Amino acid sequence: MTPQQYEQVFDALDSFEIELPSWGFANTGTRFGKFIQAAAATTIEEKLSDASQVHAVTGCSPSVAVHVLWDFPNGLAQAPQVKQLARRYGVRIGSINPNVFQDQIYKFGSLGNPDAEIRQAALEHLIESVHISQATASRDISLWFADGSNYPGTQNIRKRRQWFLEGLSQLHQHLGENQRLLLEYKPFEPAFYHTDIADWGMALLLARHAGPQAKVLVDLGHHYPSQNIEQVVAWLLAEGMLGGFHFNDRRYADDDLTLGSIDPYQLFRIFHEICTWEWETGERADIAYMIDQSHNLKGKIEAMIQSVVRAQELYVKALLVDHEKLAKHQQSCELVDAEECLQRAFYRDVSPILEEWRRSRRLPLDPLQAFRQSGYLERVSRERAERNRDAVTSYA
Ligand code: AFD
Ligand code: MN
Ligand code: MN
Repeated sequence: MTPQQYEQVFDALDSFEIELPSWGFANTGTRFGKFIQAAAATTIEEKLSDASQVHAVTGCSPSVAVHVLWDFPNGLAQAPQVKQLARRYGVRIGSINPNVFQDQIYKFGSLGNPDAEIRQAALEHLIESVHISQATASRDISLWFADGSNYPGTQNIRKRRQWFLEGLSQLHQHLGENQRLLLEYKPFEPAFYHTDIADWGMALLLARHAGPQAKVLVDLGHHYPSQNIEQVVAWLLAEGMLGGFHFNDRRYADDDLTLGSIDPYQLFRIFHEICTWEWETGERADIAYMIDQSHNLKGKIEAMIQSVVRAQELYVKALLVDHEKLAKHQQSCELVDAEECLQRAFYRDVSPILEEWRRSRRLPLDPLQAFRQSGYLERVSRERAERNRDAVTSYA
């Protein structure tokens, strides 16, 4: 690599930030139960403290996404204190995630509920979430709706679409100048027959209708197993509608496994679409990256460090694709040469480049080892064991 290439990669790494989800540090589980961890965070302060450990060793995770009901049980009143707490731990509050999927009133949906009063209650929660985002100086409000139905014929799909159009455009009017609504889609779960915002096309149409500050959020776990996600990314980039990503990996469904643990080549191809778009346009893509994983069995902080480091590696590999050369092979339909050009970058060992970047930014060369040697995990395991033991008894 030439010194100029090093500089380009280092500049790109300097602006490559991956937000951490507060909920990724807490005890989570499946519908079959939870395996409680002694070190799991049980308060927003502990979540912010754990997130600051990941940022300290990786240098690229300065913001933490929060969940309104789980992290602000008392709502807006708590926002200044949470913002202050984040600052104390050297991180900042990132995207605000409303919760219109847990309360009993949402059994048949939130903005898509046939009962106008429930739709209004959901809208009020979403508007409060926008107010919280303004109190925490957050740019993004990340919207995921569990709305849908479980059996054919039980709901009117077109009426529910209309209620989402109305609710989202009303919500959009409450945004501050530089804020964004990031609209996430998901084909199924928890709804098992239809989900109201099931794919990128529905999210795109709803976001377009809501207003100019609404974009689409792509969660890697929210696609059918055979779906070509990088093709979705290419279209959304071309439409100027790609607002953000939730990173995870899965063998079957949603955010079960850590980023890159099953299919690293897929995320490399996604980063390649973004890097190609940046090369062709000469602009930096304005995309909010976030880890959205449920760390059931792995240690929460270690799993998060693993995921962030893997994302950095795959991003650097995508930065190393020779776009000029690839474009020529594509134009002439030289299939093997084009594929070799792409795969050579994917199979390149980029750890020396990352180590050089870390050394020059005074970061630990091996983030996971640095965390393990810090003694943080042993300390918080002792401090939090009691509270997590209660969680076991209260859960039993
Ligand atoms: C669940 C949903 C969705 C959402 C996340 C945080 O499937 O991905 O972004 O919870 O609310 O994973
Ligand atoms: Mn998600
Ligand atoms: Mn998900």
